[in-house]
Order: sequence, then C-alpha cells, then structure tokens
Amino acid sequence: MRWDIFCKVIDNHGDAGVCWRLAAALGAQGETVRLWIDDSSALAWMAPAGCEGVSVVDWTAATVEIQVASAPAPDVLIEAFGCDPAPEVIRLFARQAPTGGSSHRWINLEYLSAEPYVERLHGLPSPVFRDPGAGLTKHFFYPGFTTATGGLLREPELAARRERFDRGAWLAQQGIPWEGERLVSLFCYEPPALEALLAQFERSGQPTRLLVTAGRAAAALPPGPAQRGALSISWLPYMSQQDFDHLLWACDLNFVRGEDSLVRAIWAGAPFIWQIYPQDDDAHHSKLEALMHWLNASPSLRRFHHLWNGMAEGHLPELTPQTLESWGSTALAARTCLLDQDDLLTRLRRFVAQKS
Ligand code: TRH
Repeated sequence: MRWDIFCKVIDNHGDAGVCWRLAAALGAQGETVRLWIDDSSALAWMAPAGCEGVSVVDWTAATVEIQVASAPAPDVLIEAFGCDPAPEVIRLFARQAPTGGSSHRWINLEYLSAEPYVERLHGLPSPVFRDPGAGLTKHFFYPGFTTATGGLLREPELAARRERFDRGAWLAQQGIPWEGERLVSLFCYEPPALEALLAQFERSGQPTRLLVTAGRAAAALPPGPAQRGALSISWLPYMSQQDFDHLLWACDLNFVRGEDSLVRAIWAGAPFIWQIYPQDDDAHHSKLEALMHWLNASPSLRRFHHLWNGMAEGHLPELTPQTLESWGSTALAARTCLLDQDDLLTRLRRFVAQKS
C-alpha cells in the first residue's frame, strides 16, 4: 500500500523521531511511504542512511503541487499529532475511489499517554465537515501501554538485537573511554534537579560516567571540566536513532525525555528517569502520574520523578546500587508486560484493514 505520513515539527525532536520510526517500520515491511515533513533537518543525523521504501518530502507550500502531481493518492493518510495534512493531498485522497469498495483510511496518530482516557478515545471516528476532506472520516489512533490502545512502536528484531549488543565494543567505537564505571545517559530539557544530581555523582563512592547527548541536555549542563570528583563526563555528538538506542542499551541508568526516548528506554530494560514534556497548564503532571501508576513505581522512583520534573522540592534520593536494582526490576517488568502485547504497527495495520 501507499502511505503518506504528515509531520509538522513543533519543537524538539520527538515529532520527527516518532514519524521517522513509523515510516521506517512501514518501509521495512515493504510498504511505500512518503514522509511529508516541514523541517527535515534532524533526519540528517537521526536517519543518515534513510530507509528503503521511504521517501522524505519537503512539505513546503512551494513543493506541494509538484509532489501531488508526481504520485497517486495514498491508500492510507496518517496525520501525526493533528498537524493538518496538505489540502492538495486531501483533495486528491477524497477524489480517489478507494480500491475494492473500501473506505478512505485517514488516521490521526496521537501523542503517547498512559492516562485512562486513551483507552476510551482510541479508534474513535471523527467526521470531517470542512473542505477539502468534507464527507470523509478520520480515526483517532492512540499509542499506549495496554491492549485496548494502539500500543508502542517496536521493530520485530529489536529484542534479538538488544540481546546481541556488545556494550564494550560499541563504546570503543564511539571513542568513549570506559573502565567499568557506572554509565548514565542524559537526555533532558532543563531539569531543576540537574545540579543536585551532578553533585551526588561527584561525591559518590562509585565512579560514574555521564554520557551527555547533544543539544538541550548539553546546554543545560553547568560548565566545568570533564572530570569532577568521582564523575567523568563525555559529551556526545548527535547520533542516529539506531545509535541512540545503543546508547540506552549501554547505560546502567537512562535519563530520557518526551515521547520516543521514553519508549526506547523501556525497550532497553535498564532503570530510567523520564522528564516529561512540560505543558503550560501543568497537564503533564497527571500524565506523569499515569505512567508512574502503570509502572507500579516504588516511592523512591516516584519521588525522583517528582523532583526531576520540578513537581516537588527536597533532596534527591541517593542512587545506591540497591535503588537502581529495584528501579531496574520495575523497568524489566514493564518491558515484559509490553513484549506480550502486539506492537503499534501490527495494531495499526489491523485497524486499517478493519476500516477497509
Ligand atoms: O525531543 P523530545 O523532547 O521530543 C518531544 C516529545 O516528543 C514531546 O512529546 C513532543 O510534544 C515535543 O517533542 C514536541 O524527545 P523524544 O520524543 O524522545 O524525541 C527525541 C528523538 O530524538 C528520539 O527519536 C531519539 C532522537 N535522538 C537521536 O536519534 N539521536 C540523538 O543524538 C538524540 C539526542 C536524540
């Protein structure tokens, strides 16, 4: 089938990151995908090798007409995060008689949340009243953590690749010096407890190497030397999504943020701390609580999340080996539960087939 995915980059890397993973997953299954994106700059480092079957369309007003004229309408139109696809494509899509008497398949891919409303809204229809799509019906597709939602993106070979991963070899390949110290990745916005975390690592009895991702995390780090007491710091370049996964697999503790890296941290199976994307009305507070609830997080894991996300004040819990072990068990239990469920693409394809 032909799939058109529409993506508008609002800020950060999650919009492009999620859409690219979905496009690549479809491409890997032999589908023909066009990823329409208004700012593809991040794909240069996220997906430098591209993916067979996936073409990236520069979604700007100047190029839309040419792109529309150059290919038939898609069989499935995916609108990521309510981004309003190009009207020219919708017009073509609406005019095209779907094959074999099937109906038009227009999916609104929503943001990930563990909140209960996701199960209620997942799969609901939304009739379109305005031109050029008037008369068509979109369907909401909500990623999520339970079988009653759209699930999470997970490549079929992911668990096997994770199993085969050689962390020493990968670290050496990246030029990251490692002598067996605790490894911690840092992918965050500007967490209020960052300085306290650094201070804790610095005075810890256990040597720690912090692997700081490029961009906002690196900018948030207070300036200083690479060696600070028991803490060593490595600054990373922007990596491909594949190497970003490897980074999470290599570390004993992962600090992640947003949407896509949270999912990847769960697949890594190591303890993780999530900085949620902040919203003005503090709607992210209940979103964080919902994840904590789904994880069945211990009081120390909840407390650390509250402090890391600026939802509480006080001392950061000490990151002792026992603490990390217990957070690790939580992460593994979450992964096991999710591995028992179908991945997002399997559910999406089933959903699309049912709507035909
Ligand atoms: O960048 P983010 O904070 O994106 C956010 C969230 O998606 C949020 O929900 C959304 O509303 C907001 O953007 C607009 O975090 P996220 O979702 O983890 O996306 C980061 C992507 O960047 C992910 O696909 C991993 C990728 N990445 C790399 O591939 N290489 C790198 O070196 C780094 C640092 C990130």
